[in-house]
Amino acid sequence: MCLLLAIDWCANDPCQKDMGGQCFLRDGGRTFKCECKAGFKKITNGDSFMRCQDVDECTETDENEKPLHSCHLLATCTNTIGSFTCACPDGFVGDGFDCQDYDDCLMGIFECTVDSSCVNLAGSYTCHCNDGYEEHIDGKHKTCVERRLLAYGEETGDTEVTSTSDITGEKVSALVKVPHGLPVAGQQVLEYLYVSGINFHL
Ligand SMILES: [Ca+2]
Repeated sequence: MCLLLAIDWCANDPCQKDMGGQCFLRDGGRTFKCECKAGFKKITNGDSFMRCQDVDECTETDENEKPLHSCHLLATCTNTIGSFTCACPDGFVGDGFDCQDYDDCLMGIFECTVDSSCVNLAGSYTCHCNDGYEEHIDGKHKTCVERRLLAYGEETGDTEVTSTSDITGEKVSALVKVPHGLPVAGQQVLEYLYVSGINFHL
């Protein structure tokens, strides 16, 4: 009598499914072979299969020393078991494989003083002082200070300073705000004035 025993070699999980292993029956079910799923590499002892191990795509490289991950150049790669994830840096939008700068100024996501304007940068933005204002740096703080003397007819960027004093009626600069006040005689501090040549007018 011939007794045929059918043994499922894969039944007791010899390739450790939980660790990325896959078992394949061979030779008509007489033997088996272990392979590793994508994202895992085979650890062997000589020709013997030991286990599958997660590939760290974020730090490991291929034979040409190229990264195994495909994250965007600026993205942060995070290794996961069997795969990896990518995340765009702050100031960029995208899925991590493609990261695009978004225009902070256009999106209205910026804080600039009323004396300055938003200028978009890759991943961030900066504030540029408006025409007629100068950058003033005090420690780490940057403010825009109005240029104090704007003569009639002076060009400030694309604006010609021309106006007529509503007090004296003469041609002077536009009304100039002096952010920190301008001390004049009699302990008076001017906050607004007109400039005409060397004469100040309230
Ligand atoms: Ca991985």
